Amino acid sequence: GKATSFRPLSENTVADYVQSVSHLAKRLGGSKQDWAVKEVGDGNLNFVYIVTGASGSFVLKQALPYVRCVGDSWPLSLERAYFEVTALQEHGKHCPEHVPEVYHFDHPMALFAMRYLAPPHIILRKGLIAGTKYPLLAEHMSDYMARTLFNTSLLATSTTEHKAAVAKFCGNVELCRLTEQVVFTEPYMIASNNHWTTPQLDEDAKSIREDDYLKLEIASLKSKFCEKSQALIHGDLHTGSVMVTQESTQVIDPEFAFYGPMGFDIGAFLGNLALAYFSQDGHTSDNSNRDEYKEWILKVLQDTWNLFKEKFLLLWTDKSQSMGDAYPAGVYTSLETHKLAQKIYLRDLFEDALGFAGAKMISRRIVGIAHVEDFESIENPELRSQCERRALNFAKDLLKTRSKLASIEEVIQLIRKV
Ligand code: ADP
Ligand code: SR1
Ligand code: MG
Ligand code: MG
Ligand code: MG
Repeated sequence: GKATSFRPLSENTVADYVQSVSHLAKRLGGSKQDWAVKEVGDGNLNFVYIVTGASGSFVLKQALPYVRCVGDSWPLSLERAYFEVTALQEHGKHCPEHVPEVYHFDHPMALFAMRYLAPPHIILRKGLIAGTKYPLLAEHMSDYMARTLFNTSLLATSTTEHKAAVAKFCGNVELCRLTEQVVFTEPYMIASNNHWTTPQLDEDAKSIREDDYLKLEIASLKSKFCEKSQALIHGDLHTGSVMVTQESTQVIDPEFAFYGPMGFDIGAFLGNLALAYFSQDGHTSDNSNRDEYKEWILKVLQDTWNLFKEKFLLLWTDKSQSMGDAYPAGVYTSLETHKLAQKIYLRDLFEDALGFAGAKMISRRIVGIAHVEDFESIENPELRSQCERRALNFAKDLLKTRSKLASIEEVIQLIRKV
């Protein structure tokens, strides 16, 4: 039978667990001794097992009651598995093409099973480091963000539905507070979690702690993150949460999901593309010329936003899709007012996205706790710090000038200038 209390699994005990859940066992085919279990978790928080059998496979992900990359000195709620499954299911309803199917959820065990994204699926961040192009990336990510964000917002739902959903996801407070701490707080003060390429970036880190203007920008973004229940956001949409092939794009790992500002997801994705861009000069040891590749990254950045905007507006304009309480049809009767409302909404969203992109880039990725492989894999500290400094300077510019940037093309000009 199913476990009724929490027990951490290991490579040695996963097969016994699977055997006790008959529909999972059936999915694999054959019997226990034929099943292969491999732990592949390379994220910061959880354990991930690939389970394969004679006729099927799946991935089993389990949360432990602490932060994996730190250890049991940093406790973290097991409930994150519940929020991850709930978000996968909700986002999967709106965008099944880009969200892996959930097969099983065991609440007390804080684990779930989902579709195994088999090779050649690879974590996007790793593909970007390797210099691989994904021709459908912007198309797919804009689709995912437009559909999940639009359909969980008041543009598509009633305030009755929305409030109930907001209340439910308020329970994911521990994960939200983790983000508040590592993105909006610690990088701007002395904190033991912070680290950076030292001594090269010592002055850069110090200047962040002494930049009052930057701190005020961060304060307003933090309040938006905590207060703006705009849509069910993924909450951790960096390039390590996307798996890709030439044909497929799959978004995993929404354990930070809650009703927050849409710009946080869009900014996470765009900001991480910018990090990938600035790290490219550190990845030419294989004698590759990355100039053309860098242009491709910028094109993805540009297309993602422009396509997102187009698709989001299409959903809004399509009457059957926009039945939400935000703009009652009886009030916004003129096409002109409707268009103006859309323009203002998208303008605000763009500014939010740029702000969060900058915040996420600075935060843990360069001077905070959780760095990214894009830079960490550059062995030479001189070279690494040069790449990181350019990313940092762009992020600071973005935070300070975002209200004056009129289009994504202007953002790209800013990237080129740094
Ligand atoms: P964490 O929450 O700890 O960051 P992730 O959900 O990001 O965990 O998963 C960690 C790693 O496990 C991913 O980087 C990926 O390599 C692998 N992984 C996760 N889900 C799948 C999946 N559905 N199919 C294949 N590999 C996966
Ligand atoms: C302890 S901070 C860990 C980070 O990894 C997760 O994926 C989130 O990005 C979080 O900020
Ligand atoms: Mg992850
Ligand atoms: Mg839909
Ligand atoms: Mg995660």
